[in-house]
Amino acid sequence: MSEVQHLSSEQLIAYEDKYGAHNYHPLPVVLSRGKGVHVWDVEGKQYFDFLSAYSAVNQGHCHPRIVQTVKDQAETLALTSRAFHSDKLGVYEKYVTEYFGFDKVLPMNSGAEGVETAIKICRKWGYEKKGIANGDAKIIVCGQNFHGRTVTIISFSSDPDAKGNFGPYTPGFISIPYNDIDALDAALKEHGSDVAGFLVEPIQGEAGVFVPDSDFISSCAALCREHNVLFIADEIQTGLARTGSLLAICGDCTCEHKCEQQESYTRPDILILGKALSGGAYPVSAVLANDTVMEVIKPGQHGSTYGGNPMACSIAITALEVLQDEHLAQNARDMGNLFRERMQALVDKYDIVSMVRGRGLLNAILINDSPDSSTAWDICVAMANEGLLAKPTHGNIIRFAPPLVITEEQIHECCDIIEKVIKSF
Ligand code: IF1
Repeated sequence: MSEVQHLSSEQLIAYEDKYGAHNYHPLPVVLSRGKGVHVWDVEGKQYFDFLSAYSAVNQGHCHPRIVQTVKDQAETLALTSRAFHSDKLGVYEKYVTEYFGFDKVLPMNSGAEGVETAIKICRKWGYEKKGIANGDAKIIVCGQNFHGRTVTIISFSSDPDAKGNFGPYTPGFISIPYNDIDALDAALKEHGSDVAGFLVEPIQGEAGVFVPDSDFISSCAALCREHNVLFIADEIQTGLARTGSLLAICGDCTCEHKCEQQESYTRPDILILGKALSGGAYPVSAVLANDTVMEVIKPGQHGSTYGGNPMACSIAITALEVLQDEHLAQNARDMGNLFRERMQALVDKYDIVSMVRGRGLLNAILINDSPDSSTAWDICVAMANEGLLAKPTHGNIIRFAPPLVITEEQIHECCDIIEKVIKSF
């Protein structure tokens, strides 16, 4: 490993280019250290991280409490498999189910595995509880979705890059436009008796931080109830304080955990969590549901070698404690309002930015140029030079999602950087 410490950014990028599959196109920045809202490259340059590993690092890089938990658990017991019990699994399952108000949890690792798990539970429920004829179960999804990269999940993607030439695809999905309650109503009227579930992101991240109408999610949930269809929320990216509430489906509810007003928000039948469930320290995902749904899964029918391992359980408890103890939902709400206010001023002042949208600290600006132009990319490269990291999506949208521990002073400093760069374009 000693050789590695002397390699420059340029050399390390060349290594990735030569030895790694070319399945990404990252900004030309090579990071080697992180702390809170900051990351540093191998030359020692400091940056504000406005991506937060796609919202996995909500608690900030290398959070001391999470790091301590990693260390303690790593030198105690890392993995048992589910062939045996561990002293951490039951404690975590009690903690996470009480935290979100569900009867049961099924622990997995990656977000895509969480989504696959939800799909399997949903289909099985459809056959065994709803009485759908074997093989006929349908799940309704939304256009422009992003739920992960397994063959089944990309089978219902509308992104040609994510989907192209990976077929044959898994059948059984019906796609409707996002934020179109009439389309859901029509699909349910047409296929309702064969529909087992409706899978949706409360805010579409990859689509460019697309926030639906305020009653869309609750109206979807009501329609699902009416048609005996499971309402499945993918909160892998939106969840865990990112949008200014514990979950994006909580809307304006400011409860930070163990919500006392669960009836007043749209409780999904299946909730999928990932990313920030570990604060970025470990791949941890979870599928939460009540007994009537979760009981369809019996021994041998689903699982994973690493799912629910002692590292994951201990880290997830600490990551959830940090959200609550540091009031990160409240901070995301306040800092998000401030951030959008500052960005709106840019929209008013400079033609190159046409719009700001988002909730809490999941925001995006729209660059006033064609998605095929390199303008948004060039702006991100210029911002990186000024010490702020963000990534364009869909060609002309720039997503801004800093760790939720960011302070008011830092928000202003970052908005100054963004303004300086925007002004130069
Ligand atoms: C990549 C996007 C973000 C997700 C939702 C499931 C998953 C994701 C709502 C799967 C993952 C990541 C994956 C990452 C890029 C990133 C992403 F731009 F592609 F859409 F965050 F915005 N559901 N999203 O957002 O979770 O299996 O990755 O743990 O490079 O693919 P995973």
